[in-house]
Amino acid sequence: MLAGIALTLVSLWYGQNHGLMPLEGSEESLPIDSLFNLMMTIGTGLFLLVQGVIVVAVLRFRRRQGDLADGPYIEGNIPLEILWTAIPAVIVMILAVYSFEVYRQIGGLGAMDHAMAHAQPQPQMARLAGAAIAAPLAEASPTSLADAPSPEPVLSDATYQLPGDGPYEIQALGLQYAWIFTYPDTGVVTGELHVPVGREVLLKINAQDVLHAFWVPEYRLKQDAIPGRPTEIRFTPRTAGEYPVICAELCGPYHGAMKTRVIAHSPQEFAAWMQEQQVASASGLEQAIATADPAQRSVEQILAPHIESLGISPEVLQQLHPPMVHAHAS
Ligand SMILES: [Cu+2]
Repeated sequence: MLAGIALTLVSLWYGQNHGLMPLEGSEESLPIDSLFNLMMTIGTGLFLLVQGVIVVAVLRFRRRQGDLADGPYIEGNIPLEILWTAIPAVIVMILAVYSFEVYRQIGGLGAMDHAMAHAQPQPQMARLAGAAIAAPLAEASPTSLADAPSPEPVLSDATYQLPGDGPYEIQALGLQYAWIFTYPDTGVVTGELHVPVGREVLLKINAQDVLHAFWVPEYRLKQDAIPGRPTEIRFTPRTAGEYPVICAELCGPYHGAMKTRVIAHSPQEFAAWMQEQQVASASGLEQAIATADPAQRSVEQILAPHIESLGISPEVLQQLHPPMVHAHAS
């Protein structure tokens, strides 16, 4: 009786204080940890019970000196067998129902319906490459923005605001060996995932080449990235900070290096960050157009924004002119 009470108390305490889980970074991590703690409580109880019975049996029923007799012959014990079948069955049923409820609570079932209904064949890669290449050029020439025939005019002096209702949508593309995140409301592209705290994020996941998996241990969430079959995951960041994003599906020899970060900002910080990115990618887009279409522009036009940062004079540029054209044409 006393042992039973002690065992129960120890299990209950350890179930809440095992310290095995990292920080609870998302709202979804709370119900998931409750489920884990319950499993830990039950597991601790069963471990102590089984180990306790073994220890007691070994000590109490050990062979005494000079005792050559055999133990009593026991054929079976139906009530006992029913009991030790029924108890695990009940435990498994409780865990099954509870974990299904947690899965429903974090939107696991909704995500499945959603992915089916809105399956789209391929992510848009065209703009992504240009913007990614052009981003480093953006700081060199902020003035070239003025005459930009931008397909999506972005007002650099407008204050960024998160879109009104529904989850905030971000696209994630897994490729060997990186993640690329696109924010469809602004067209900004990043290698690290930036999210606002307190706002539900809908991450639409694609893979470009092979299977990958998006995993953030602090968010307790993991989702496969499958080529040709979009998946998604929903979460609400609850604490500002930086957490690792890890590829959780063996995807090639450098799979282990396929890591980045999720950076959870307060909504104000997120807006400020997004605004900075918009300015950078707006001028980056202009650079991408300039470099992507050399037939429409002279070398002088292409290089004009960079002359100063390259430290060369227009005269030197003139001398370079013929080979430069040749280099572009080939
Ligand atoms: Cu991967």
